[in-house]
Amino acid sequence: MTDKSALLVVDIQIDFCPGGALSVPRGDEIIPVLNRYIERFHRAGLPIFATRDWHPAKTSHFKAFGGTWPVHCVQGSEGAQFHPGLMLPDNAIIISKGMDPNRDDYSALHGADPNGIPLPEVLREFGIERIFIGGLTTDYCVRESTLEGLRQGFRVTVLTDAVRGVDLKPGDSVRALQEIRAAGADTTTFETLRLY
Ligand code: VGL
Ligand code: ZN
Repeated sequence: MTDKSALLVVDIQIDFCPGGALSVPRGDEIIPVLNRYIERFHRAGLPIFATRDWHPAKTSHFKAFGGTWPVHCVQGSEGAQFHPGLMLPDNAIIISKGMDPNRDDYSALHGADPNGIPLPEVLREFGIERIFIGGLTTDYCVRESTLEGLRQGFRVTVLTDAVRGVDLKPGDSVRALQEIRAAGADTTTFETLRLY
């Protein structure tokens, strides 16, 4: 049990919080919880990645162009900013995702750092073997990033007290958690957190 760990904080952006363009019910409730995880990882000297949904103005992800969602998290817009309550350390690494105008892509593993280096490469450079994932949304980005992380050979732990879902269909988030467990992900809450 010596796998090196990283924290992945997913999409804590104004548009996903109450009052935002694609607000997730009670999405802001997890921010104080995530701040505790962030502090814990930071003090342990472990890297912290913060993803942002970062869409071009025209993308097939949006209803207006054939997709599912209202316009949200457009690159450079106010709604795409991190929620002001999120306390990221200065050395947190920002990962942008969802930039392809022709693809509905939720996985943070398809995102890239400010130098354009894909997240999986950055993780491997850090020697990361286990990713702890919390944030928004349980049924899309958290789900897909977890499944993709497992496929790429990382171990993944989902922070169940620090995720919230959209639930377009009732029960989507519950099903997403069942699915990621069946795929081999671990789950934890802050009280039972064990860093490897
Ligand atoms: C997401 C809905 C729309 C996500 C992104 O990152 O979970 N969900 N765009
Ligand atoms: Zn999006």
